[in-house]
Amino acid sequence: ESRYNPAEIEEKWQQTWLAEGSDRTPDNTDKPKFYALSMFPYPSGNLHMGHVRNYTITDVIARVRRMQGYRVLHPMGWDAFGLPAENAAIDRGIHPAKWTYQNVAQMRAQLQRLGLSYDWEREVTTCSPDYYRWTQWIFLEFFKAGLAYQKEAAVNWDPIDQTVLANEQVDSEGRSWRSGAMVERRLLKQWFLKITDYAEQLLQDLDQLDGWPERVRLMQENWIGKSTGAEVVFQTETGETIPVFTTRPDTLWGATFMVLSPEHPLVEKLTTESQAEIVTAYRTEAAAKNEIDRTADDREKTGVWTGSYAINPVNDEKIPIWIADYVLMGYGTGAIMAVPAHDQRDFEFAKKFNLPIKVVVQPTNETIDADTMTAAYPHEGVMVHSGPLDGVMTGKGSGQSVEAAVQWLEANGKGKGTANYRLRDWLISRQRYWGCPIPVVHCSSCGTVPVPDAELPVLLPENVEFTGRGPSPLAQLEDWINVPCPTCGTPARRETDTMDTFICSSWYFLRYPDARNDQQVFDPAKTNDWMPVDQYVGGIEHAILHLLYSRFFTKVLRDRGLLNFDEPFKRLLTQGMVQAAAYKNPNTGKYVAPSQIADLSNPTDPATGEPLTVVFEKMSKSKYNGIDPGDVLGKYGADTARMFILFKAPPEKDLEWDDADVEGQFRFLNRVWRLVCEFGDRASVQKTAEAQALNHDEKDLRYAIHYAIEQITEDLEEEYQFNTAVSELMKLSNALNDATCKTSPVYREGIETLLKLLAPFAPHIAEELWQRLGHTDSIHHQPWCVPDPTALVVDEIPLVIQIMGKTRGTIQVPAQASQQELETYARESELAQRYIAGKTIKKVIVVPGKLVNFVVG
Ligand code: ANZ
Ligand code: ZN
Repeated sequence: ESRYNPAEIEEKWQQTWLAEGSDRTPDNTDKPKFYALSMFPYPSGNLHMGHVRNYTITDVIARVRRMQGYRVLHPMGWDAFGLPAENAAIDRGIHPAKWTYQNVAQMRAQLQRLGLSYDWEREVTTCSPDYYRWTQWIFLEFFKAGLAYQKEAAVNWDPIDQTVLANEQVDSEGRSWRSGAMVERRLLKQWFLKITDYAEQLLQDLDQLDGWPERVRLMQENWIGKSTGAEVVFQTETGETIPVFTTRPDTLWGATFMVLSPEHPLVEKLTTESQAEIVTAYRTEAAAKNEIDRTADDREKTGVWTGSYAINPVNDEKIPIWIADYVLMGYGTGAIMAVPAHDQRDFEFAKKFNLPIKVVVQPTNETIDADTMTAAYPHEGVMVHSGPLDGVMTGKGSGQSVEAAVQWLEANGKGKGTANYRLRDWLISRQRYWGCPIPVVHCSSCGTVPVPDAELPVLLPENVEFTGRGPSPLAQLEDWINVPCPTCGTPARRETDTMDTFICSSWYFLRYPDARNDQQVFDPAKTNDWMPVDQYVGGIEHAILHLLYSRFFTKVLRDRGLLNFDEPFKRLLTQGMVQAAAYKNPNTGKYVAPSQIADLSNPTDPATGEPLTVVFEKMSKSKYNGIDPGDVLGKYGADTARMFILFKAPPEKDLEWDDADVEGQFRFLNRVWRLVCEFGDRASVQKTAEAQALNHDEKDLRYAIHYAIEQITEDLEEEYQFNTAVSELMKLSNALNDATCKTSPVYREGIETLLKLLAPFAPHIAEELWQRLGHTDSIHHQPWCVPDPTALVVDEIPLVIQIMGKTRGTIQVPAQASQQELETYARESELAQRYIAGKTIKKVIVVPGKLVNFVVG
């Protein structure tokens, strides 16, 4: 008898499947489609457990759906542009392309070791010209639609290396990763995508995503951050117009001053001569600060008066115009009406600079007074001193004051109801080499000119030096930069910025349906056929940006006539983290590597002798608790690793690594191996079962088989309860092991069912055993099992017979018997006849499904 040896069978089947193309995407369209997608990885060089979990989950789904008769698209690719490759070039002198492709090769091999059923013929690599040619094409679609534009924005500037840094290259103290210099802020002309044009749709269409976790929808909603209110138009004494955005137009009668952002374009005009000096100084100071500092709630308010006044449109009062850094140019209109009685920031500002405070909302249970209040009153109440609004209730529930104020503004031509979004336009330009070149040329007479389609892709030049100093490597390549203008032919210059890598990943799922197309970004017929993705699986860390950008791209390409759907991802599963035990010194907060600990059952710090606490945390190098998937695969094989991961926790929950449970799954697969091998030796077993002729044991086993089918099928519906499905597999295997009818055809049915149900989870062992049973076709091409309802009927149940409340025994009765029938069965039973003989029945109590009690006398 043979032993279960995963090393032998797994590689064999991986090669066979690859050679036979058994995971290739079918192109017939008579079957329903299913698009199963994992978020593609960054090719960092090594697969970690988080990847293994993510891809195993999607693989099981893909395999089950294939067996269930869907045509399945299950592709894989590489999110291959980005900073680490360029850092490797600077640190180690290896070209980013070389580093990236080496990593891709290594990680592809690791993925193949896991038995993941990808259609490798559709692999996409975002740094490859045959892919980024279309990223550039899409960029130009945005450009033509007016959705890509340039404006000045702040970048991180390293004054020593004279280079722009990505946020990830700046540490928490604001220093450069390389030179250690304090990073400065500099304004550069940069590219943006106008995602704000789609803010409302991105918000509204969240309603369509009922297959997404509520938490993720909420995160997107908050990120978009819609506020409703009004735009109110103020005039200055000198006749300038300053619109403000407010969520509380009802408090307009309490506006006692205005505040402009220091960057507001009217500041210069409004500043009087006597204020000029301090205004200029204040603006310089504000420019050096970042947004987070400027808007921190606990910061003391600062600001200066411009010397000018505006007129409050509701009562013609003169109110002073200030500038302050807590007002941001990037939100609303960059100017506010300040209502110190009801807005805390304005209150602090008014207190500090002695500006008037006017109460216009009175709470119903007390009276507040401008002179004595110590904080703004932002809650509900009744409007006062507010002309037409007097007496109107304000507040979230029944309040009507905001609507009334908007009506008044619109009727009097002083403003209008409007909404504002926190969402900003997407800054996509990077002053780096390893990214997709932005395909435009700057001409002094024609302006910004798109590179003509026939000249795409704009290739990344390869002969580049990586020093980490000076302008981006591309900006140093004069030969590459200088080109004739595509429109007028005069000398012009290429754009040297590359795109944010989030762009490359905002459309890759649209490419898989037609990944090798070299004439088009994709054939819309193919992409529309496969999209939307039926099940997307990935990490919660992408809950906001990647998903929002992908949704945005989908809508823009739809509006360009390429797509016929609104949302790219029908269902989303965000898998939990993979955690493992880490040893932490509670006093120092430091982690200790297990290899440094003498006794793991009683861990102490080798440096201090203090006891260590065991905590489960996300696997990471810094906590010394990472487990290399390669080690687990080497020791137990891919099937065990997959089974453990699926069994240990529901997919969206965190998973705690546990060697004993890994071992447990390995033992389970060994049991399956023995069970099937032993059965295979009994060649005489017939193939078909005659249901009517089954004996009691056979009926029991058939019940167990079909119960498992029913439960596992249900677990694999939309909720994906893989952990309970694996438990059911284990129960079925036990039932088979304990069965006494091992030569019955029912037993064969059980063994084959077990293998088919196991196939999506542990694809190699299932295939091997399937074929050892004499089948010549792949188990992965078998139809999924369907539960037989007749097998699930428990046909007889025990009925307790009582006489005067005393149990005298049980009889077997048909499970579906009615109350009347139960009484008849009981009366006629030998048991009852014996005890009732000679007496009269006064009363019969029937408890359906349980007992019949005779009262006799
Ligand atoms: C007057 C007022 C009275 C306000 C009141 C609030 C309470 P959200 O909800 O975040 O949208 N604001 C508007 N533009 C701003 C900017 N560029 N920088 C800083 N603050 C700005 O907040 C909208 C409120 O934030 C607006 O409503 C405005 O203050 C302020 F009792 O206007 B409010
Ligand atoms: Zn030109």
